[in-house]
Amino acid sequence: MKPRVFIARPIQQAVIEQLERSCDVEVHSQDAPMDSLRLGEALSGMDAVISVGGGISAQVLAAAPKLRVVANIGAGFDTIDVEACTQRRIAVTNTPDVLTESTADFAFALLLAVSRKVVEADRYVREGNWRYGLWNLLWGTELSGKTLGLYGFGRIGQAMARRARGFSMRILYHARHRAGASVESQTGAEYVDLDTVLRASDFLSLHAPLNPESDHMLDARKLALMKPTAFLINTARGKIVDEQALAKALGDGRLAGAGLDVFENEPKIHPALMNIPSVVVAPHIASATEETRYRMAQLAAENLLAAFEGRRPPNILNPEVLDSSCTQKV
Ligand code: 8YV
Repeated sequence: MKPRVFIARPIQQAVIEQLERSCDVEVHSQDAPMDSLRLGEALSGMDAVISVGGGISAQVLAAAPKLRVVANIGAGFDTIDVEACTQRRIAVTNTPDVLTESTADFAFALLLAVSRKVVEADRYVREGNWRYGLWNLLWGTELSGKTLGLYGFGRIGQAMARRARGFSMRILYHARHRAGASVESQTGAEYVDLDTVLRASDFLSLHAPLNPESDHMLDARKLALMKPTAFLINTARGKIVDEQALAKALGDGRLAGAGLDVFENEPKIHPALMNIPSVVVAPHIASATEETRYRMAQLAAENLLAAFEGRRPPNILNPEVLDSSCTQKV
């Protein structure tokens, strides 16, 4: 019997068709997340799910007794209860690598947008304010010679460093694990402790996963270490930042601005952030390019098919659920 697969969003048709060759596929018709109750109901008779951005809680799992595979579209898996999946011998996979460049592109786009007031300039012109060339108009901050601090130095953090190098920036980073000497020399990034990154950065860009260590890392106390001229860029996870403390620091002029793609309680945004001109906001789209979103869907499908065909899924997060020879079907 073919495995029954639920796809939680209407993803690319070519990927759906690829899965249909060997699976019975049901696709959620709306491009909107389902709440736990509805997702649990949808998964009740399913062998696998292609989730989009996680949302696989213990409550969902409890309603899905047949589930064997969770193939998530997305690199982050903070909203997937991987431990509960492992206990139930459910394989969990994600889609790293394929979104590295697009996410770093967007983080850098936010960095340029805030440093050169791109969104403010657009608003200024559209609102009919441009009548003649003022000398003192929308002056920004240049990047050359400035310090970019990176919190997290995995694939996306490193891709960000490579971009910054092309803009003649100095690069400092702090991460759980120090990178190897070859990565440091290729990217030009220097490892320092967290407080040094915060104190020295003109731009601080977050590239760490959300976990107990990073949760609210940037709180009022840490924000107070930053230069009042510094900008924060966040394309990682909103919960790494205490959004209330960030809004206060920006409102009080203790931080110059922020480029934010992620928020503590998406899609809600702290209202004070919306009224600060030096804040640029985006709806969690850092990985959203045609190319990347296709590769993400394809990779999730590949992970799922590998699991059912007795191959090791390329991005297995809990390999302990696999048979050691990896020839046993999950
Ligand atoms: C979203 C992301 O997951 O990969 C991640 O961790 O945050 C994003 O790529 C993507 O929008 C799918 O929901």
